[in-house]
Amino acid sequence: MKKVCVVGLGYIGLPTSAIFAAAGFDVVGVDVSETVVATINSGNIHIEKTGLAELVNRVVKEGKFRAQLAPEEANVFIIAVPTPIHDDYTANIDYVIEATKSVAPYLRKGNVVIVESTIPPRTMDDVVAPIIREHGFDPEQDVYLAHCPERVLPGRILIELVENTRIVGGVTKEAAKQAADVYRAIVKGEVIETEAVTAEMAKLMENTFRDVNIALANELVKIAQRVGVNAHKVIELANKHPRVNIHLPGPGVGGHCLAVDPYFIVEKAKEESQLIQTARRINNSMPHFVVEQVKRMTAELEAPVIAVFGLTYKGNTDDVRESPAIEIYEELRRNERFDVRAYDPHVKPSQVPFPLSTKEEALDGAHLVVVLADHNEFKTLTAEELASMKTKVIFDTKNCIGLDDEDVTVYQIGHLSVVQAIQEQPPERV
Ligand code: SAJ
Repeated sequence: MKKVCVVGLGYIGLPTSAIFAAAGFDVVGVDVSETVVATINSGNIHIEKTGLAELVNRVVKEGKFRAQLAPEEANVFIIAVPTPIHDDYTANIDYVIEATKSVAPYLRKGNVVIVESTIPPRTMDDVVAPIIREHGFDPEQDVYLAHCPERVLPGRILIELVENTRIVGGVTKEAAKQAADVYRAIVKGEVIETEAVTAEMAKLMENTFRDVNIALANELVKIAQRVGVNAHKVIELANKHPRVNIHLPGPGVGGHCLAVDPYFIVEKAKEESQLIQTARRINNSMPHFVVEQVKRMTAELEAPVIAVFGLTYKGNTDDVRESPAIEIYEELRRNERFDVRAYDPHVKPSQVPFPLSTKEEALDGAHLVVVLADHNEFKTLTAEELASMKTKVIFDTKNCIGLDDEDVTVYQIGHLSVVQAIQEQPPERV
């Protein structure tokens, strides 16, 4: 049976290792963190993912998977390290370069080297292949180099790793075939062979497609406010057309993928990527737009108390990476008029650089709840839960609040033209 060496035991590398091990491969996982290595070898995991702990525990106990600090000889090397972004919005591929250099001394002729990390177009041909050449191998003949981007949705990783279609881009045709055969052992979905640069671009365009379409929805929110129409209703009706799929507006785009990957295209084709850059600007403008609406709603109050509900970049996760909610919280906090409290049932205090409140603390005497993540806990909020608020008003930026109660006013982000400034003493109902 083939031996696989996976470099980087994070959100993608760890589940990928476990799945190869469960399929019968002998898997060695490599990570720079001693804690990560020790945790895995004791049969535990350092990240929270549904079903992953049990799977890792089983394959470690069966002796099919072990972790260590350095690579060793194997048939297949899979690089799954992060590609963060520099301050100037260019990709930081240092970890990919380091990982490639770290496996190079262990390579033998006929090995397969796969990069799963998201990378700018041409990285396989212009960066990875030359490193392999420097170590004495002909990347066109001796070893098989391929890019096989991960495409799994956080929250569904174990399912999507097996069921999604995989794109395998080879530096040569034979490399694509050899790398594709590796995935065919674990993937139920289709495995498609192509060139490396096509695979690199396809991955980036998937996330860019989402980002551009979300920007269109977010722009619609601003237009809707200007012309006085409910953007959500417009989207619902327009999407009845069989070829229209307007995405959902919100407080901005977060996470480590959609908010980052489009820049990997921009850095390689600045002049030509005008629409992509505009979309990024629109999505980046949404946190400030949300804060401006909060100011509008609270304009008549002397000392507005605001409860921020949800800090993650999307609902039902604990992931706060690139989260627009954090940006909104911090911009609100900088405004001395506001007393801002943050509450998120999924986030631990250690994850954020500011104090968190309990739900009760956040709501006590508050004038406004700003909902920034569509957690299930918020979808089912009741008027009783809001009883301690001073004025019962919700600003729902995720269009997720199901509450329909005459004592509670809910403003949706797509329906802002109806916003009335909150009054300290709400007028008596007649
Ligand atoms: N969002 C909206 N409106 C929408 C959809 C999403 O505002 O209509 C926002 C979310 O609130 C969130 C952000 O966009 O802030 C991204 O969320 P997401 O759930 O759409 O995607 P990610 O970033 O969690 O995962 C994406 C996925 N890519 C695609 O769906 C094309 C996933 O399959 C990729 O593997 C992942 O990026 C990645 O690692 O690249």
